[in-house]
Formats: sequence, C-alpha cells, structure tokens
Amino acid sequence: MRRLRLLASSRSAGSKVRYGDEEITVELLEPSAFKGVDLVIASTPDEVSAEFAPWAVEAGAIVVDESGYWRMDPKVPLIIPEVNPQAVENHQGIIASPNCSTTQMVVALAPIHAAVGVRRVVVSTYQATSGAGLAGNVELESSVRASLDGQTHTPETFQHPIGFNLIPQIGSDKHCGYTSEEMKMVYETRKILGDESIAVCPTAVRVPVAIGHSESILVETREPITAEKARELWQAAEGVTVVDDLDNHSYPMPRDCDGKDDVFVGRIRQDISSDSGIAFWCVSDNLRKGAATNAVQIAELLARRAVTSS
Ligand code: 11C
Repeated sequence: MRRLRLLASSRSAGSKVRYGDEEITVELLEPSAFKGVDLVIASTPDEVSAEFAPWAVEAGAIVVDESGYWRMDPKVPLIIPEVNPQAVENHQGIIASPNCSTTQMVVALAPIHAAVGVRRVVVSTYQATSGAGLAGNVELESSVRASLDGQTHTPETFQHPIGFNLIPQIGSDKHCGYTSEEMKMVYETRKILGDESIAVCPTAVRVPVAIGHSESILVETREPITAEKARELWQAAEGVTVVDDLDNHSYPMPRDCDGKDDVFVGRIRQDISSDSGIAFWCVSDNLRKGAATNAVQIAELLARRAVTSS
C-alpha cells in the first residue's frame, strides 16, 4: 500500500500538513514509527539522525538522510545521482545526501573531472540565509528592516547582523582555521568524486539572499582544457544549465535560480593566471538541488534499482 507518513518531534507531532488533496497528521518520531515503512527521506539535525536512522534500518526501511551525521561514514554512500549513482549499490540501509554547497560544486566539477581530471579547486561561496533554515530567513528580514528603520538588531541565528552585510563564517572552526562548512566541501567532494587527491581551498560566506547559493570557482585541471570545451561539457551534462553571455548581461543569479532543480553555470573563462584552469560562477537553489531535490532523486534511483532487480 502506498502511504506517506510524516514524522517529527513532540513539538510538531499532532499538527496537520496538506499534501495534494490529503491532510496528513504528523506523527511522533519514535522507534515504533518505522514499522512497515519502505523508504525514509529525512532532514533533521545531525544528533537526531544519529539516533533515529538505526531504528528505521532495524525496522527494514532504507533511509535517505540529508543531515551531516552519516556522510563521511565509510559504510554509507554519499550520493549525487548525476555524479556517482553506482555508489548506491553498496548501501547498508543508510544513504547520505551531501551538503548543499558541496552538491552544486560537485555537479559542476564532475564532467570536468571525467574529461581532464581535477587537481585543485579554489572556491568562495555566497550562501543564502535559508541554509540556516527558516530562522535564517526570518532573521534576514528582521535585520534588513531594522537597518532601514535605523534600529539596532541583535542577531540570534547568525554571528552578526546579516542585513546589508556579508559574514565570512558558516559553522565553527573545524581544521586549521577552516570552518565546518568549508571542511564539508573538502571531504565530501573527494568522497563523491572518488579521488582523495583532489585539493580544495574553500571560503564560505553568508550573504543577505534568501534562497540560492552562489559560488565563484577556480578549477585547476590535470590536463589543459579550454573554456569552449568546458562549456560544451556543461551543455551536455545532466542537471547543469549553462547561462553564459556576458555581452548580454546573462549569467546565473540566485533570483533566477530560485525554485529550479538544476545547477546553473556561467562566466566561464580560462584561468589567465595558469596554463590549465577554468574559472566559473555557479548558482543553485540550496533548498532544491542542495537538499530536497537531491534526496528525492536518490529515492528515484533506489526505486529504479528495485524495479530492475525484481
Ligand atoms: C548552510 N550548507 O548553508 C549549510 C546548510 O550539512 O547539510 C546545510 C548543512 C548541511 O548553512
């Protein structure tokens, strides 16, 4: 029987959510909740995932998890369906979906890596406030309003006021002055592309944009590649849309990518400071491909696999 169930903490259990023509009552997330469930798509804090995912697997479900808790576990595949669908074969009940800023970068890097090899990546992110959840967007609005009204705003979600500002800190210090968000981009990129030799130097910045992470990416390749060739590769790549016409002021911007499932690349240029590199700009809806879309695509991948093996 096909049935959608919604699970949450005691704060939301009992509330009703509309899904199509149905009104579904949210149930409490507890071990018995997974009886008879085939597939779980989960978006919870890390510590919640650490506790509930084993309950679900024990009950026979497959968990597609968006938290950071399982991503680097060697027993857990970390999947972007356009990039490494084959890794799903080894799953043991839990499949992880990457961090949003990693996902869009790796979707863009994958065709370049397959063609000429990625040696090193220098990336600066411009990350939307919705990356910090609903509270991030509420704070963006109140901070902008306070600035316009000439009032002081005390931030709660971010480290500093986000209105008319940029904050070069996402997460906490994790390694040699790099933040947890930045180190996710290092470790997860290597795991998904299956190449521990790829060097990544990230700087993650929170910007006053509600939806859509942007990234300025410089990729140093193992073999030389022209901007034209990179453009061709991206034009042929699944899940990538090229928007790249500087003369006509055409390039990806968060406002245009909001609500779309693809990863958008533009400003594609040869690296004029080296013999083998490409610089580009990459934007994606962090709530879609960066989170929900990728998790649903993993679920679709599992469903196709179940059909072909039955
Ligand atoms: C942000 N990337 O923009 C984070 C949110 O590991 O899935 C997602 C954190 C994660 O704040």
